[in-house]
Amino acid sequence: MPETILVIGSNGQIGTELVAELRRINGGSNVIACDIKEPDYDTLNAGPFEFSDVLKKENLKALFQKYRPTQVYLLAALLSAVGEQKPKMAWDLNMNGLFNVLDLAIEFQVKKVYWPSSIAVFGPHSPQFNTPQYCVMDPNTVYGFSKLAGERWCEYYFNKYGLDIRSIRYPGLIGWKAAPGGGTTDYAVHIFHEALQKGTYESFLSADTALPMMYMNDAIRATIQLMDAPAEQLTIRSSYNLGGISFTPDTLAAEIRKHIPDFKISYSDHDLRQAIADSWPKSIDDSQAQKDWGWEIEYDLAGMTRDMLQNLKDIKISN
Ligand code: AKB
Repeated sequence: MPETILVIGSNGQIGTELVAELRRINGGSNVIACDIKEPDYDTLNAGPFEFSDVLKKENLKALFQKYRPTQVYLLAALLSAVGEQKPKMAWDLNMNGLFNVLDLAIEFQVKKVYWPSSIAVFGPHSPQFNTPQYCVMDPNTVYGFSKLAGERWCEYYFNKYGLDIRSIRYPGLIGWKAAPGGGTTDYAVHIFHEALQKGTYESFLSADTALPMMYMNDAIRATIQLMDAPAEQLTIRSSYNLGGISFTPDTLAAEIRKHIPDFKISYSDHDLRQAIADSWPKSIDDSQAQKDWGWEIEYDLAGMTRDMLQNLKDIKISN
């Protein structure tokens, strides 16, 4: 029996790539993309698309009734930087969107649910290097504590109602197919576009701000690998740490310079995102993901930089 997969929040940075990959694996008509905005041409034409707002439960319920999904991915969320500008809205979307999906998943007996968490669940008193799965967690952004509360609810729904929900704490994600949506790690995507277009980039994070990052190909592979893992192998039902590659704006600029020797980076002062970045881990211990579902990273800094620049050049030529 093929899976019927509903992806809520399908038009964002992760959704755009995840929907394409799920459709490649499961067939276009078995993956229903849904968002509050119209998707790009490829997503719209490769399978079903529905307009839906995760906060409008009746509307969302109609989609569950229509498609009877066996798997649901909930990606709709407000990220760290935008969340600080709209704190109440971030809390509302990130929490009530999750409740709507968890409750409908139980009502419609969905087999598996995926919900992303983030390294933003850690805070200034968490260990900064090789941050473990379990430690002090005192996030100080609305995004961070909405994700931490969400993790607790996911584990609660698993323990109390037997809902098979799976989750990853993503590091900053870097991809060329879709723009990032208002996070603190977005510089690591913008830098590639501006390096190619202008040869210069002004980073809103300081030269030595190390953060855990991951190439989108690895993030999509990790997500599907976790969803495919046998349930009995999973020991974490809140959210798995995922490490990726840790680097600073300065190191990334040096790597880009290997391909664009004249590339110049400068740094802006007093950006509010700096304080958010300073409260997050610099590197992550993901040994539990390695142990439970065989996680292994593929793209290092050099591989990711090469692939990003090549793909962005290719789309520029084809446009
Ligand atoms: C953000 O910067 O807010 C996100 C994240 C790390 O979850 N990319």
